[in-house]
Amino acid sequence: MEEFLKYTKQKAVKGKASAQDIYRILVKECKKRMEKTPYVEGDKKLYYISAEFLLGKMLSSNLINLGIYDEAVAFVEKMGYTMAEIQDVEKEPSLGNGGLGRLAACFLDSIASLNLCGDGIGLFYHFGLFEQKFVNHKQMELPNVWIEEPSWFTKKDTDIQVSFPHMTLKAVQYDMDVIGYHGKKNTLHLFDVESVDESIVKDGISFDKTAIDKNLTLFLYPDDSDDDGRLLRIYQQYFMVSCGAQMILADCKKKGYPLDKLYEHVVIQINDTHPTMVILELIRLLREEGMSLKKACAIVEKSCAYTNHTILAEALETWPMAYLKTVVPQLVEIIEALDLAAAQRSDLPSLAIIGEDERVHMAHIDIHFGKSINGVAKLHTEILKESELHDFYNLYPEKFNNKTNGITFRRWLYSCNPQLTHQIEKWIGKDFYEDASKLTELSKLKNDEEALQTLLDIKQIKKQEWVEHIYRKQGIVINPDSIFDTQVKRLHEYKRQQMNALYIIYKYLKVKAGEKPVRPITFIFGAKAAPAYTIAKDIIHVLLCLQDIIANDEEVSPYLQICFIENYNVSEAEKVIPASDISEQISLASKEASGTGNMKFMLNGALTLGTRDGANVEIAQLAGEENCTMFGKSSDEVIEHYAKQDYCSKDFYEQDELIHTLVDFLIGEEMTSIGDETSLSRFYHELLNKDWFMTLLDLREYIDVKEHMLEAYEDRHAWSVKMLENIAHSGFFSSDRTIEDYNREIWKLS
Ligand code: DL6
Repeated sequence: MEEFLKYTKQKAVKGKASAQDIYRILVKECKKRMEKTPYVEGDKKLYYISAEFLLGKMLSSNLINLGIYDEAVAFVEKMGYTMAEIQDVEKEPSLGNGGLGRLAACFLDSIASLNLCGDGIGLFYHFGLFEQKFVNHKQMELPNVWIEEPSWFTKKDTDIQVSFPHMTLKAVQYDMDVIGYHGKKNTLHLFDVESVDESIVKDGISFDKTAIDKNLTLFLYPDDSDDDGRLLRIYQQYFMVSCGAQMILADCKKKGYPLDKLYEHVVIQINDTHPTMVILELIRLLREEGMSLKKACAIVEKSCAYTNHTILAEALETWPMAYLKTVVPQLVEIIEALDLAAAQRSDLPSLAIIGEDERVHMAHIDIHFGKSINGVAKLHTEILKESELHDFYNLYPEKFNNKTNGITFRRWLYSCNPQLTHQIEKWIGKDFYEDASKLTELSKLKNDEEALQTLLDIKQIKKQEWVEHIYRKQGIVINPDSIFDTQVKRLHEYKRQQMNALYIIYKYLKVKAGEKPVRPITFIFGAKAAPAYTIAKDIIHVLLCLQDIIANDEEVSPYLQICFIENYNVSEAEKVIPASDISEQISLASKEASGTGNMKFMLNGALTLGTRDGANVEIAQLAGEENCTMFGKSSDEVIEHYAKQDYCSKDFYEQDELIHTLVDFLIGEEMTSIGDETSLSRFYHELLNKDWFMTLLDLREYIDVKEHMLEAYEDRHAWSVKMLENIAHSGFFSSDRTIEDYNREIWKLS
């Protein structure tokens, strides 16, 4: 490799190169090759439009896809470094929040790797979501500064402008090459506003929410707890979709495609409801081209498809008509026309676009005026069809379909766990790199003692690596021989980190009473809470207080430890997932649309401790119920509780002495002596008087099964067989499979 060699020679003369030097040379080499890589071509193109693309660091992924990873590792090692040290130099782009954004990034990788012509469209947020710091056992938010040189993004010339009532914003376009695995390339297009002004951010992440020209692309999901914040979100959404729609139509015109045959050349996948206005904007632009409203609607309906990622009512966006009149008056006439057209298809008020409360239901626009709606796991799609969107399903049964999520194995196995990857290659050959279903061949090793021991040894290596990493990062000393029990995901009550906290209290009290676990346990958390989500921040507070109480208790700390990873992100996930033994997937059944962390853990040989929710159901089916630990009330039971409104957390508290004790601990002496009483007691009362996500409903069973699972860990042989079976059956969760499904059934790209 020419650049490497040139560099090795130079540096041999000048002395040791810094990690930054090596990083730069690797980026340069990648970019040179990426430039030469041809674009995927096709008569029809996909545009995946999303408010989030949670990319993660790009160096390893690009090296792998360009086919020069091993060569690069050799070069790096020759220069006296490990690849992890070089990868550490790169700042992780902060362009996403959680599963939805990470899914979009996995999809870009798979789309290019399958040689499908498909680009991403989104926004270029200067400070991303936010950077999380822990101060006094609380989450603090800071701007996440990630833009740096060298960058994977290139500024492109564009004359796109977006008009609002009192201003026109000039767009700036940043493009990133998306390289397919040993293949061609597509592009991720992220739009910025020319007039953006980073200097308006003060005191953490505060800024003037009304200065739209300056703030539009500063943050992902800015605080929407007031009117100005909500208006800003609409400005962001419209800016994104207008840039996207203008770019799509310009591409078509350049290629000479007739706009009345748009759907033959273009398919737009709308990732959740944030980009829904692309439907309205395309209709508006087509009308400007002289098309009738009716025809424009028909063409757009055949070109757009929508993915639903949640059934949480509060996450299904509805915007007051008054806001839309303020921000996008040019779309209002179209919204009203679509509302009328929708009413002609069905007069059910539940299907209206403009609700009786004068709010516009964004998902309803997608379903009426898109050709497809998909859920992201079998159970999720069934819930959409049978309950949440049942009336829509009756009206458009042919539009509904399931696309169970997936993850790119190139990042979540080859890059983050090279030890396991190489071992798998030794066991079953190279075919699994191109076809993940080949992993099933691993099952043949289930009676091979040596292979099983190797699996345990690799897990131990990954644990040791993580222990060293977290010591360097947070100064926390972790026992690598403890059981790593990990819950890493966004902080939300439905995900029930609070149930895990109650279990830890249970364990703490047991140890205090003299019942010590056979082996120490490390409870690992990683989670950001939305800045305005008070209860989620209270839950973080509870966990951080518990972390300290345990660490400072000489009786308990040899047996239990909590490690809350600060600023959990993709890079942290890549380190902690391969090191984990237990994968906590304990959402209230029916609430987690799919989950994708669950798949990453499975692929890396962690065993699932989960409810029958989202993709956990499919994980248990594929890995075998005996190789997972499933518990809790079923989604049907939960849905019935909501329907009958008969769940009362106080009953559990009053009728179960153990639950009573655990909940009371939250406001007891140990906690209040180091924690914030207001926050602790707010959370305590929330659990007792509301507990909307039914923590106490499943708590008893959770404690029981977790105890069993920890005991089962001691049979290292049996545990290693379960690890093997999980890895062997994870092939279905490759995002290559998911993308093949999307393409076969929705996109139909050649
Ligand atoms: O589909 C990707 C991902 C799912 O795996 C998660 O289960 C789901 O929660 C997430 N959805 C969102 C959207 N809003 N909410 N809540 O992030 O999508």
